[in-house]
Amino acid sequence: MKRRVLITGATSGIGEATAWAFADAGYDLLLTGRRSERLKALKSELMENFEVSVALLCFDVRDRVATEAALGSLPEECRRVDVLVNNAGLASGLEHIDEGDPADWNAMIDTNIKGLLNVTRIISAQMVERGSGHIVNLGSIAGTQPYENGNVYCATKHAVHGLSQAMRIDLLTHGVKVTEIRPGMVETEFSKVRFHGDEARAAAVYQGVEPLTGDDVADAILWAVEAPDHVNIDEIVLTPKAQANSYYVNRSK
Ligand code: NDP
Ligand code: 8X3
Repeated sequence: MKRRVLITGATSGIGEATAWAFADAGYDLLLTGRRSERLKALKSELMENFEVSVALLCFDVRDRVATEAALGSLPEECRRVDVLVNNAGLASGLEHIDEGDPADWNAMIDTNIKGLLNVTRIISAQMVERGSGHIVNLGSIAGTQPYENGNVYCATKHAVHGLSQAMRIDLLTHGVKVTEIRPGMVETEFSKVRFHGDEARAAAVYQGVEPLTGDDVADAILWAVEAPDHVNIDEIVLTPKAQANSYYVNRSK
């Protein structure tokens, strides 16, 4: 039987690249996001290229009721999730704490922490009942290295770091593996979203640097998931060659 991966936030960036990587590896896919047109377009492209089944669920992970309804609406044959990739997330704004916009803070806390929990609550229960499964959380180097102006985004990724370790403990005796993927700079729509659509400001983030791509991160996720059953990859930290950590970037390119 083919294994099925549920990827949240598959409409762009790392999530979309992960959908391609897992389809190429022969997994059936359950893809989510809020932009339904993008989900539909991705499904047709994947089905043109691979012999896999692709199911789509369009919902906002911040909405617990909508999340439960969407995941509960799946037909029986699509309900088994072997791998959950908790990828949906965002940064919103980049200001000192005294100047931050509480609307941005809510968006990040509600998506990156509560959204991850909304999905995990449902899927982890199924995995526990079955006695197998693998949950992959998208953390960040920001989850251990807070940087100036990153305050609330970094706090949400600290939460993902803590939750990943806690989940690994709680799920230990249930045969469910937990991996945290912690990238540095990846060029996706991340900075465009962080700067509320300001393309020039987003482009400046990657100036003089060759950043990671969504495919680089997808490769790491797939590698962790494809490890032998008795092996748990606890976390992977990956940065561009030009980035030492959150504070040191070599912009000489
Ligand atoms: P993108 O902006 O390209 O992708 C974000 C994805 O999350 C989109 O598919 C978006 O879908 C989805 N999403 C956002 N909010 C919601 C929501 N409320 N409900 C459902 N889906 C949502 O960014 P990345 O691919 O870079 O980010 C993916 C993850 O990787 C995030 O968790 C991010 O924090 C993390 N990360 C990113 C890094 C980077 O430098 N880019 C580095 C380290 C970690 P839609 O808008 O259609 O809902
Ligand atoms: C995204 C990478 O360094 O902008 O998590 O926080 S960073």
